[in-house]
Amino acid sequence: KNDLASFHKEMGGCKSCHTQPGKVSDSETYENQQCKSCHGEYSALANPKLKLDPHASHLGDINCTSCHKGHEKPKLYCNECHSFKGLEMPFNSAKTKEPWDKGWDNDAISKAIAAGPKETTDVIVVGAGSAGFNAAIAAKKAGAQVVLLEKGPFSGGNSMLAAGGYNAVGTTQQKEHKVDDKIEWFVEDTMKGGRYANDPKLVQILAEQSAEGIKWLESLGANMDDLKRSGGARVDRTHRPTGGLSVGPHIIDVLRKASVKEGIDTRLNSKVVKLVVDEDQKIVGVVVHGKHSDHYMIAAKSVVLATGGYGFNKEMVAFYRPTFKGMTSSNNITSTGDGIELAKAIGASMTDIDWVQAHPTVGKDSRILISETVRGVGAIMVNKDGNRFVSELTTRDKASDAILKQPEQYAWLVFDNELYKKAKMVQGYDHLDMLEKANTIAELAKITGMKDNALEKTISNYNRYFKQGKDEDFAREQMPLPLEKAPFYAVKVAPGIHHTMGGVAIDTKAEVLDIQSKPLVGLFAAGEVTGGVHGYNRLGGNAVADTVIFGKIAGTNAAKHALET
Ligand code: MEZ
Repeated sequence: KNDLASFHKEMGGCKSCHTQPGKVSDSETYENQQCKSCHGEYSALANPKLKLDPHASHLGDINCTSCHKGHEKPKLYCNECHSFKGLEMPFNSAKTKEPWDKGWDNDAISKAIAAGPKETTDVIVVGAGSAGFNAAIAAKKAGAQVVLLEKGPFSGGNSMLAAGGYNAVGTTQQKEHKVDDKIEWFVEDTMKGGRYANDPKLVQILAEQSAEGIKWLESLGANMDDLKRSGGARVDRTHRPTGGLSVGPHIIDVLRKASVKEGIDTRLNSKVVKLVVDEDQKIVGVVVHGKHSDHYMIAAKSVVLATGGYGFNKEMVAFYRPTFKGMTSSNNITSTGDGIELAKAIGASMTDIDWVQAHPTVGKDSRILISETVRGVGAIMVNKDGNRFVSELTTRDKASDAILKQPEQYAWLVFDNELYKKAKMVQGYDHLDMLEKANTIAELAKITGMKDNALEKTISNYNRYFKQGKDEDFAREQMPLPLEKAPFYAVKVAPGIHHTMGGVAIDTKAEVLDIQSKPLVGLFAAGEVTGGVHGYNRLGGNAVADTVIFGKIAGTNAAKHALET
């Protein structure tokens, strides 16, 4: 057999990878330690001569076995979102196995419940993205025993892909940059962006606790020192790491390390398939389907759902938002709405479940988000002919609608070398070969197939508006840079599913509500699995804030409930 296991068997037998064959933990921890003890850390494995090396990616320090499978064909995880060619993996001719987590097995679930819990803890957190990590760390700091369950082969969820930043008001960073902001403005901007469908009580918490959330992340080791403006915000309140690095990979790295330091029992490859309740509908635990441990029950008085949205579940999108059926998605493949199904099965109520956000600038025919930051720091957006058609800083729903009304339903983001040098993430898109580049605007227009002179005229007008401080065409509120310095760049974009605003209904304590708006005792939720915070449209930078703030609230209250009842 031409697989990794057979190769190692010839060298040192099964013991080169396992303690005992057949005894593998769901997280494959021992096996991964073995990989690294022979092959070294990723930093040593990354080959600087390769243009793209998966060992040095935004996924960070993840399990080797996420991609290298012992007994089956390896899987280049990167290609779930990208389409990298020519990255051959060893043992590629091994056989592919059926996925271990295919479908629900009601029989196995019933048996696990009937067998009773295999273990007991205080708080179970479902989903190890930002909301889940924050909930788990907060619960642990509040004195609870915590098990954090993640269905994927590595943690990070959709948060790991967050590019833009975290919206906060009243931070030291805003003071240092002399940004005048108010909690009321944050609330007003968020409500206006959400078309006033948001739950005002949740929005108030988001704004009031936003600065504290930044301090919390900093206390865990994050750097959130860079500030910029996101669409729909009246001032610069989007915080992100220095140098304009993407926020998601950074905070996930920080949260992973913090959870290890807190001693949180994090289990990968562990999918929660059932929330278990007693005859009074109180939470008493969950059934887990583990990759190696099969179905088993863990008892706990509190469960926090932090499973993210359903933006990668094609059937759910088609059902709830038929007009977006078949649209590409910027989401991680783990965003399949599991928490919504789990909560619905025990009578949870849903808020705005059919509201799905299309992000206006996903790389055309790809799944790669071109962050709003690119417009925030100065790019303009033009249609296929080279004409601007909307304020680049408008909210996402309006920008997406405007693109979908353009010929062929796509647009170009255009910027110059000054912006390229300033925004590190743009260099990342270049690395991924997503940019068109030219020494003159006329040449860029030719390469991209725009109409004669249209782009030159658009840019000369824009540079005049920049100088006079007033956009006469679309009243863009902020023009940080002119487009003057060659080379010039363009990236082709179109709307893609980015965020599902709706989800389980929660109250201000992050308790999940039933259809009579009463808390389902012991069930809490945070992040994209919930509805209410963002109304019908989420503002850029509010998702990461939501995951941190409501993750902390959910974790703290889950611990309190478990320890006090
Ligand atoms: O909050 C977001 O989704 C965001 C800022 C995305 C982006 O365009 O970078």
